[in-house]
Amino acid sequence: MFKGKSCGVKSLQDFFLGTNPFGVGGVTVADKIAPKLASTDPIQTVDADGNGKIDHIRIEFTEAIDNNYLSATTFSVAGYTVTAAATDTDGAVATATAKGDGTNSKYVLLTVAEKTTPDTDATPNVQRVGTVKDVNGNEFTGLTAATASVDKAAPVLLSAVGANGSDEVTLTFSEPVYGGTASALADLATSDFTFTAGATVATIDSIVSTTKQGVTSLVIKMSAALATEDLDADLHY
Ligand SMILES: [Ca+2]
Ligand SMILES: [Ca+2]
Ligand SMILES: [Ca+2]
Ligand SMILES: [Ca+2]
Repeated sequence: MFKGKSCGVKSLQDFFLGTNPFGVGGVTVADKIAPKLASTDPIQTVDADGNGKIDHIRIEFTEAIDNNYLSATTFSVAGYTVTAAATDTDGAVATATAKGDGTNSKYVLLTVAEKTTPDTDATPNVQRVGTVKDVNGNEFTGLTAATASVDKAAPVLLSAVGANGSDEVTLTFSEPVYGGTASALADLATSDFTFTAGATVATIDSIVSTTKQGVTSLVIKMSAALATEDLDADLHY
């Protein structure tokens, strides 16, 4: 029935590369499967510019979503103002106010206005309030209930403050920080920090704070008193 010439078979390679060997009117398989949320941590917080404040929510689906349906009112994020929603090729952007690139993708980026205070430990609820479809027009019916996002925003060192003539420096973070590993939280140690040696201060000597884990503020003791040169040149963060 299928002769080489009439059904257009060119080579075995063409077949495997996706050339339709049956030509116009041949077999096509329609996508009738609705998109779903990805199975692992599908809703994640993002601090794209690393300033300690959430600026995006990344939602991952099982397949590419049609960007044409997305707007700032497609999803709500509890406690935040959504300024844009768009698909994005790799689900990552570099600045706080960037939008997704709009290329149909399994990643949808919600751009949210940063809060005035650090919030890299927040897990705001996300809910769908508009229509979402895959690239073949199948509607996503999930996320009708408010669902907590997962914290994927890393802690940020907001400031390192010391006084000229003192050997102590107060570090302030955007959320409670720990030493150890994600599965075994432990006290912070001097080895968790690095310091660029200045004129008088060589190393971090010890941690002064009594509580050394789960803290947003930590006092460290340097091996010598700080001088103006250290404060100006080395306590950058
Ligand atoms: Ca589909
Ligand atoms: Ca940010
Ligand atoms: Ca991107
Ligand atoms: Ca965090």
